[in-house]
Amino acid sequence: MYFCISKQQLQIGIMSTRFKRTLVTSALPYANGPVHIGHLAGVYVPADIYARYLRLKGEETLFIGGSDEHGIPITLKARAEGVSPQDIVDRYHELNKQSFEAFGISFDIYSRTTSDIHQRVASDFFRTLYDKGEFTEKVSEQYYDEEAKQFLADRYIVGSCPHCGNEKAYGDQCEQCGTALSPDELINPRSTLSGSQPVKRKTKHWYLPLDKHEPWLRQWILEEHKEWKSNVYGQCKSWLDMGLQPRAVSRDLDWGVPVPVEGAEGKVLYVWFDAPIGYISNTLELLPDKWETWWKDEETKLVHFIGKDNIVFHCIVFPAMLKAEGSFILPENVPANEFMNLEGDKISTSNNWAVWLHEYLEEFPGKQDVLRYALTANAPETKDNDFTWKEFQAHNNNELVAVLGNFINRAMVLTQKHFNNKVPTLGELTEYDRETIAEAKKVKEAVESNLEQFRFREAQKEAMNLARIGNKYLADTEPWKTAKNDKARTATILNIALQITANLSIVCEPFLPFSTEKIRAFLNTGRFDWNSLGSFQLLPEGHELGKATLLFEKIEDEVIERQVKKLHDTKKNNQVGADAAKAVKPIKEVIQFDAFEKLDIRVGTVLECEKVPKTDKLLRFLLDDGLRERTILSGIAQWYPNPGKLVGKQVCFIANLEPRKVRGILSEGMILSAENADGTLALIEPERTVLPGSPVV
Ligand code: B3M
Ligand code: ZN
Repeated sequence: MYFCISKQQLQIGIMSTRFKRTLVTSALPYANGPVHIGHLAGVYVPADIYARYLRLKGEETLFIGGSDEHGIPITLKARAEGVSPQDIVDRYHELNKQSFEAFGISFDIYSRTTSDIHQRVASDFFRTLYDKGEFTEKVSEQYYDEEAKQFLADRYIVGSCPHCGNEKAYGDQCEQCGTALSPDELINPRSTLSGSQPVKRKTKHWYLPLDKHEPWLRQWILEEHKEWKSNVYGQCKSWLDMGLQPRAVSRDLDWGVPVPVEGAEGKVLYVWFDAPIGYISNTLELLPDKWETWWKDEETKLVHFIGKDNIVFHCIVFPAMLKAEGSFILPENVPANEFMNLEGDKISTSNNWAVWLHEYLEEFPGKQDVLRYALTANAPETKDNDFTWKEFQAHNNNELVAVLGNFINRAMVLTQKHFNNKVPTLGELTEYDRETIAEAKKVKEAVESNLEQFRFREAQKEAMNLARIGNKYLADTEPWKTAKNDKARTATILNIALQITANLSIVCEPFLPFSTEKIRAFLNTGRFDWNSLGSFQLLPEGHELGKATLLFEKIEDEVIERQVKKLHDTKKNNQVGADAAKAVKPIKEVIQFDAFEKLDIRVGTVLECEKVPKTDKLLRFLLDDGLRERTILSGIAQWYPNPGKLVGKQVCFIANLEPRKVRGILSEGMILSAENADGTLALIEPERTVLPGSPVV
């Protein structure tokens, strides 16, 4: 017989000797909204499991997180709310930091890209590359808003989509037909800042010539990192096969890290240039004297946890930046995940189709581990997956409660009942005991090898397997029966069950950090290290146990139904709200009171009202304005198909607007209407009848 060692095992073996420490980073989420289960499932829970596992093993580990606080989505959100970008990022940085903390995401630091340190580090990084001649410069024509006096990011330009005709397509994408666009493709482009037609202006930008980096990137990824997850490797390969192009690393914008070069006033670093540098600046903020060991020593293993939409930036762009700088290490692995959908639909912030972490924490207090568990059990590791509340309930009720909780509870309660809550003596072992112990000892390696290959759902399954082994052992040995006539046998069974419980407190720790803390309290022990996993001497005989409470509780159908309903309800409400919000125009610039006073708005009584012949939109009103009869034309015919019915009503009109001839009829003023979200118009009437000619004040 001979042993067959797979290539992957060989690589793991080699890796564990080459590296002395591991630097774990997780994508810096944009601080323009709260984080949701998709973030947790795809990035933060796996990164946390990995970091906790390494620490438990006693390996030197650093886990870096933080907020990405630059970029267009943040400036757009700020504009929409009429606040500053800083207000937005202050709000969400705090909220998200707290959510992560509450879920036990064990960052060593969670800082932000608006920090002074980051601004300096990112700026210096750019300057180094600039001085080394690693950028190319190019002048190109970009859209410029002459009224707002600024260049327009793609998202700030709207126009008609050349593919589907949607009049509100953005300069980077049409949200109606999903086509990626460039601003030049838009028909009749307009600036969202002022509504004016933008003009083309020349502007200079700096580019990272990725084409120049392509040869070594091909070798490094395609040849030297064949072990990367196939979704990551595949995406890199297709980027490389398409051929890399130079990428602009600066933008004309006033929110970001200023480009530290003379003549670059009004320009900032492109958000995807400064954001990954955030990993470096956050390390430096935490360890001002030792950060370089983590970023520049070949014995550091750098691992980036991200979602699939960030692959190109972490596998191609950022490595090219690091290589161009020259003194940094490159990532050893980028275990990107696919997406987590929710109840069959893509998670969408704008449609409020999400489970927000801060809301979950309010509605399921103390149940962070349940969500961690359910998300890992269904992690989108190789394909997009779907989170459903029903499955969440099933994971809780059928696994955490019925398997893990039930086993530990039985071991604890029986020990309390029959052995005065002290670890009983291990007697002679049966063949079956030995088999059970041997099975239990295998769990360590199974969990480890999965974790080291970033297969978290398999790893968690293997960890839970230990609880299944324990449950089966109790069911087969029936200590509640032996207790009646064989105390020594019962003692052996419960000793084994308690040792399994102690092992569970180790093996489940990376996945369920809150519950394992409880298990340790039940057992009245401190934390065991990972390497003692598999030992059956964790709890000495006679050791006094703590008090056991319920580890997990059943989640009832009503609770789940309420969540599903809430999801559907908020989506509906939000859609109405979102449409209205889009239609609400920004407030015009401030005017002085005398400008308002110049307008003479009055009430008139409708004497006659009819459609102007041969027009679609125009109604001719004859009003009693208190002094005389006056004619006014108004473009509201569409919404008043029976204009005769308006006779006798009172309307508001501007009395001192310069008269204008339309279709041969002199219109003396303007009738006021309110414009609805959908563009429909409604006349404005005084709430009570007033004397014709009464001014509106
Ligand atoms: N903020 C995109 C995202 O949140 C971006 C990640 C930056 S990682 C350096 O998905
Ligand atoms: Zn379209």
